[in-house]
Amino acid sequence: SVERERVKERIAAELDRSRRRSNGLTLESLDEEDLLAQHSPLMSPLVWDLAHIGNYEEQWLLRAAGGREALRPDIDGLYDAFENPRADRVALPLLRPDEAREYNERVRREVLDTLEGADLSARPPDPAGGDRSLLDAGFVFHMVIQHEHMHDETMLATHQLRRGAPALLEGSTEIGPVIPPEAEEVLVPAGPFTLGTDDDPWSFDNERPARTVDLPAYLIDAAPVSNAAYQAFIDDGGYRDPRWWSPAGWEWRTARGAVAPAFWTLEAGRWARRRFGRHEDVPPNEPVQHVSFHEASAYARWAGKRLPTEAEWEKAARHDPVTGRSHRFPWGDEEPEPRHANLGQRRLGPAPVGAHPDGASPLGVRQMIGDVWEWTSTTFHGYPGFRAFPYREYSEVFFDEGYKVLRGGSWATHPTAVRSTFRNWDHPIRRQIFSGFRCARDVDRD
Ligand code: AVJ
Ligand code: FE
Repeated sequence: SVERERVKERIAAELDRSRRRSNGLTLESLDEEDLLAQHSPLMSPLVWDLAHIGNYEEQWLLRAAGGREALRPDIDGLYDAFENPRADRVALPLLRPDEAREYNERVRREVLDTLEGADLSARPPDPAGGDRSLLDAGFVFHMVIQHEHMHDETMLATHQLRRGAPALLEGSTEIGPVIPPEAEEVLVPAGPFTLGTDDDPWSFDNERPARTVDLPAYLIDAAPVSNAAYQAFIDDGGYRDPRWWSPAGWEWRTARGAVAPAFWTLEAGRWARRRFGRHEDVPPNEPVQHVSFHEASAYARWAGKRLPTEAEWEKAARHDPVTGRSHRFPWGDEEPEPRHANLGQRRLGPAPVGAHPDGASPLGVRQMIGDVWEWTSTTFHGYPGFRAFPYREYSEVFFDEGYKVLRGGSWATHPTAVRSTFRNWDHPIRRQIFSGFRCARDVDRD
């Protein structure tokens, strides 16, 4: 059908786009030694991510969906993320950069061949996950494209941790109109909304099934917390006052000796930061990034607020109070354009607070997609009726109390790898990711 051809064309274009991005972050920007090095115990050598991307593609698109013979079954173990913790990967007999590139290209040639003959059924995925198939609505191709972009974002975090001369170009400085929100907070009226999805052809298992959630009224920040606002918390002694921190947060802060977000340094009374090898003043107007869940929670308490739950975040991001509908994005159902949100590594950082007024949600909440991942107060679990698909290791094995949900994507997230239902997760101590937050609070009842 015409529709199926259109889906295939889109898949071929997105496969090409993600590969060009991966190559730009590895082969084009760094020499062999840098690619093989371990820049932080938190991260893999970049060449591991590169061949892991190809190996994942081989396993899912060639073997599982395409029914083809394995090209390199001998390397599966090396690139299995569960067999090898990140800190150990540097010691493995990894493919060299040129071997990784050749392998990835070989896989890709065969993938394009299988795509041509693939039967992408037009049947929408079964919400309950019962008789889903890998090819339903192009699912497994969408999964592999998003997987590559997620690793590209991870590679950007590695680049940020890396010491030495800048390797990445700054990108676009064009940000469009900056119009700060009219009020600091937005009131989200009480009532039900649709959380999650049954039929989004790019959705992962953990975004399903959809359900109706009825929330009491609450207030949510109209924009992410800025560096200037966060600095007021630092200046007020926030990092020295256990009143603002949870017991686990205080323990982390003390053991880590944290006094500010990651990559910040105090110089002659002014905060500076390192950003992709560049040294610069901290811009007051930008959303704060590289904060842990514990830092975000401490700030919120200091400000007399709290973090939003993920349901509160999602309602503010996609509920239209006029129609009662939940949209795919804050601005509606159209695909993200540069005017809506700062996504896809167009620049190497968040846009200032007030950018992208065209990306506001129907309630007027701003910058929910792109700029910085936003910590929520919710522990990562499956929704009621969750069914793992197509493998437990994508998300189900992380449903264990140790992870907090982040929403909305960052400037480093590709537009195909985020929507208002997308759920990311990480340990509450992590801050090498592009993480920030906004606050919420209950409506006073007096
Ligand atoms: C969804 C970003 C938490 O990077 O650990 C990559 C994505 N899954 N390879 C991760 C993922 C398999 C995942 N996150
Ligand atoms: Fe992976």
